[in-house]
Amino acid sequence: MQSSRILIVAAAVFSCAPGFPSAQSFAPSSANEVCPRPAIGSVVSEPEDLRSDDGVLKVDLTVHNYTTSEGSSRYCYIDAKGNQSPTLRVNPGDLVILNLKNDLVDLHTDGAAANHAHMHAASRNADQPCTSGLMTPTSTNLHFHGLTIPPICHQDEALTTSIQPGDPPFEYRFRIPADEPPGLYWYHPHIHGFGKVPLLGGASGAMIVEGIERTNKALAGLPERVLIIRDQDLLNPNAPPAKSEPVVPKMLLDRDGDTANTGTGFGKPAKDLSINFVPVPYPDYRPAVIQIKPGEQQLWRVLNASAITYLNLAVLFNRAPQQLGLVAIDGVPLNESGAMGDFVDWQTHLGVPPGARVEFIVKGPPAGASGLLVTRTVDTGPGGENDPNRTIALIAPSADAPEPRSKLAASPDPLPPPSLPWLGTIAPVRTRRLYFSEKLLEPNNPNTATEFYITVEGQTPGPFDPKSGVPDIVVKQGTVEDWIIENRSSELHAFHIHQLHFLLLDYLGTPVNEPFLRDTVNVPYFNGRALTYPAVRLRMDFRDPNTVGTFVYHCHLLEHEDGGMMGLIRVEPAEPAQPSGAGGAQPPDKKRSQ
Ligand SMILES: [Cu+2]
Repeated sequence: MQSSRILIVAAAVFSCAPGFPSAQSFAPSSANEVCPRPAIGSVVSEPEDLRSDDGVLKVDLTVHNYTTSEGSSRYCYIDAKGNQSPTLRVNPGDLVILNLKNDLVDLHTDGAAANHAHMHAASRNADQPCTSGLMTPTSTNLHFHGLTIPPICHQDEALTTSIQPGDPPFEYRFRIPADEPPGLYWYHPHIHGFGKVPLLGGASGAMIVEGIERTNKALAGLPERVLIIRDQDLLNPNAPPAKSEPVVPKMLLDRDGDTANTGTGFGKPAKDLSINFVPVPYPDYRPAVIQIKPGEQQLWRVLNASAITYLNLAVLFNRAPQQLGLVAIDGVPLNESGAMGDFVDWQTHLGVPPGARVEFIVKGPPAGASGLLVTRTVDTGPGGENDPNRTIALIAPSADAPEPRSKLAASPDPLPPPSLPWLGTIAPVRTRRLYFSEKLLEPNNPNTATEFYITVEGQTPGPFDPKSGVPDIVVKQGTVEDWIIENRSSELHAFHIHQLHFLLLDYLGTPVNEPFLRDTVNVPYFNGRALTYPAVRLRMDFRDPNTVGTFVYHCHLLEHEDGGMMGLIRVEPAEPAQPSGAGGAQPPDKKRSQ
């Protein structure tokens, strides 16, 4: 199928030089660590599942942080029983009551965030976590990535909601929409200017809207496994690449201070990866271990919770790429349009931008074979980070491998079709053009900081200003719009919008008209020579009343988001004369397009 080809974002080179286990040592976490992490080479265990009971999921989470003995910033969510980053499992229609306690301390991290002067004392009001808008390294909140729930305080409001250390637990209370597509979602903090450090430190967890087996007969009865791939600062930043790798050009730094793309598929990565917190560090990439029964089919639900790292996943048996049966992207089943039946999209590799999810059927290797979960290199452009080929996990077949904790229902009732007509059949009320761009603070001095912009065509590029409150885009609930997102910079970006999913209509000028929806999509880099900028065309769905309110769209590479690559949208109620809950007059948008 044509649409699936676009998942391939990378140069298709994977030469097998995974760099197998070395004698590298790693200090295991001490027993009294708040956020203990498994040692390198560990068996991949599953996050704890918290399931709703009688239509309600009650969760107490505390966010902690500290500096590890290796000097990196570590973050975690701990629930009332001490579980780290539990998976929140809910059914459509369930009520979620999540109390979040902030136990953060200032780790004195610098970086892009230091450029942001968001700490304005006038707005400091710890009694008003809904409106303080305070953005400091110890402020926190939660964004429920992918859910179509309202952008209002105590639900999914990430602009002004800010919880400080010492505040009483802050209550999130929202209902999972009855028509939320079943699949993999996630939670993470969303304080503007301070997004990257917590995510690199591990502040993220999965959320599952149950019932994916009701959308596709191929899933009935399959064991399911949640795999969260995160990135983190390099454990061995000064080590030379493994001897098994080809020699690459001298490593350069990009504008964010990360290892720049070598264009070879090799060399030092910008960040290390972990899988369910098992680190897989450069330079040896000693893999984590996934145990599975020989030949067993499972549903793997993979979240790329990286701050900046793109994934291009493949499974190899005896070094040969295997077929992966893609059934959902970004929490939305592939047959969401109702036109695809029990469609499974068989692929040999799956591109996953930061923030995105893929859910696919995978088969355990035959007894005696060895399997590998790898990420192939991603071409992030001359201005992008280095995301080289690397091993993530060894897939070890064994007859006595433990079964995953959860199994999909064997004979589920089919899910009723979506209540709204398919997005692809709705005429857009307008087309807008937005573009990603980057600018050096001093254009002639490559050593100065970079500002990152996402701009509506016709407006003046500038970094996101959280204090302005003036939306860049105003739309009406009940409508759909087409947005063309261009990339005028020399690196890959990942467009994401809160509160809704969109339909990918065109990718680089080629119609794809996917039969499913996404909430995050790659926009490839501009090579400086093409006559037009690379672009995607998206159909944006503002029909759901839950989209009413003010929220953001941004690049999901958190360095770019922290650096200003974010915009503000206000969705107005369909009918006029509905005073906003926030009170007061609403500012006009900067400039109405078309
Ligand atoms: Cu970006």
